[in-house]
Amino acid sequence: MVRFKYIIALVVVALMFAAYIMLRPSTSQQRQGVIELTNLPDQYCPLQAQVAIFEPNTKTSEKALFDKQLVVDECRYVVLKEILELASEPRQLFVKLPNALAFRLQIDSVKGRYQYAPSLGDVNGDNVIDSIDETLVANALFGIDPIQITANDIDRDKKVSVLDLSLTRVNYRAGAVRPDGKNWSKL
Ligand SMILES: [Ca+2]
Ligand SMILES: [Ca+2]
Repeated sequence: MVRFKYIIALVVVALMFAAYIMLRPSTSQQRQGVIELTNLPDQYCPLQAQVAIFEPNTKTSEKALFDKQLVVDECRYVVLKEILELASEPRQLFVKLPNALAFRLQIDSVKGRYQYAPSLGDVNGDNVIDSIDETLVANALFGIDPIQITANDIDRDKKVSVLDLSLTRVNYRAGAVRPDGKNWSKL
């Protein structure tokens, strides 16, 4: 009888294990070769990202191996396949998105999958979120001028609201600085 219970218990454990294997999300369904941009407002939809790539331990003033725009697929995936020639070794990437601070990401391969939550609020594109951005948004708050809205609507919900203003406050800091010291052109 004890032995019978033991077999039942084994069968239950085996079934639970099989269910776990079948139900867990398949890693093959997740996109590879991308930087997934996370924690962004729903309507914030960048089409391109400026990406500069350097050796992992680049000294100051060394040139970038790659310095171009990459496509952002489905508003959230920076596609790395264009930089396939740099795939074989670890690299450090500097990524700048519209109205966001530049960020630095170490990658092992352009075929991997990486995630980053960018900080929004850089209205004037100088890679610092400070009182200048805050004042620009504050002056455009609740405005109806379409040019002003386009320029200051950080979360892209088609109006300049306190949500845009709060982004300039919570993300008040400087973005990652490129080793070559170059500025990012405004997107
Ligand atoms: Ca700024
Ligand atoms: Ca807005």
